[in-house]
Amino acid sequence: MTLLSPDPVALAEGVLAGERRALARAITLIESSRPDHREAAEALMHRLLPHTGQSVRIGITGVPGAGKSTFIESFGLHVLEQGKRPAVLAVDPSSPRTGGSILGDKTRMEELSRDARAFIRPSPSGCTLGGVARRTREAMLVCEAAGFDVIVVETVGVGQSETAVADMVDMFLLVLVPGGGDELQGIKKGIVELADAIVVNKADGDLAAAAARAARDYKNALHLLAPASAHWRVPVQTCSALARSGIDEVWAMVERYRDTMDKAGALAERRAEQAHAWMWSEVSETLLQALRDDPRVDRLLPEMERAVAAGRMAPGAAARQLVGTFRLPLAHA
Ligand SMILES: Nc1nc2c(ncn2[C@@H]2O[C@H](COP(=O)(O)OP(=O)(O)OP(=O)(O)O)[C@@H](O)[C@H]2O)c(=O)[nH]1
Ligand SMILES: [Mg+2]
Repeated sequence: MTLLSPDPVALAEGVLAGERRALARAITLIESSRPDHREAAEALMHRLLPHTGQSVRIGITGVPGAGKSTFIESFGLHVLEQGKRPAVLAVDPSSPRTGGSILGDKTRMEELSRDARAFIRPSPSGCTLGGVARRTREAMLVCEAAGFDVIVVETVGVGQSETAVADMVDMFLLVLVPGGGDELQGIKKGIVELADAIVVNKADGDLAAAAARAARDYKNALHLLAPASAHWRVPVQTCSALARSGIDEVWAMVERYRDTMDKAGALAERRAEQAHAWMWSEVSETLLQALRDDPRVDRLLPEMERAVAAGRMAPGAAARQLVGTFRLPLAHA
């Protein structure tokens, strides 16, 4: 992607005016790892930041095939009916390997992606989870500045991306499906604990009764977990993303959550904690990148990696030597 002399001032104006082209270009700029682009992206974010924060940020996770993308399509269309504008982002650190999910998502969200009032952006690929998370956070803020009221972040692919998404949203929604027998279907307990609400999808046709039963089971199972927030009991709601039923209830649940948490001051608190954690993750990413870019580290690295792989050297000792090499001249500066 070539971006010739990105002008953050003009770009910020375009984004704030709600121009789609500017929005897309701003996100492309954010996704670039070229140092001059990075600098321009920071200038852009600085200009946009005062215009962010007014949206409700929702993260969506669930087992593969639970119907997350179909749900986001139905949910997004419902949001549009409420006179609000949805933006959909995806966190998919696995996309460079699997490749197919982005294409799948575009077809699952066909109606939404055709609507000019909505915005759908696939996950940036080819970087670490930390990199993907940072870009998604910034993309979220750019969307807010562009006037979107509801930001939905889908976790695509399984792995650590759930925690990364939970750490950037106001509300984390877990999408489950009826059947499977087990109470929480192999979803790691840690992920259930991150959920602010559970949606049992596919409550239609033959699955309707099973979905209601599953919802009851999940409610009971939740009683055994410590609540994540003192202000909120995690609700369980059935819906059918395909038949588009129960979606209005899910939206009502989102609004209730936002109101409750806002009044309790818990929303502002959560965002402040997230910003703090984000700063530290930026520190880690920046340091790691600087370390990787250091020519002395670069020279030493192959030997260290060989020694560690062959068991000739302890990983901890190798790490300390690499960091030590990197740190030396700083001490003299
Ligand atoms: N019966 C029924 N099928 C559904 C519903 N929602 C989704 N599906 C189907 O379930 C399958 C998976 O849907 P997706 O929306 O791609 O699920 P996903 O969770 O995004 O999947 P990944 O992104 O691959 O993890 C598709 O065949 C959908 O048509 C629903 O409410 N009812
Ligand atoms: Mg999907």
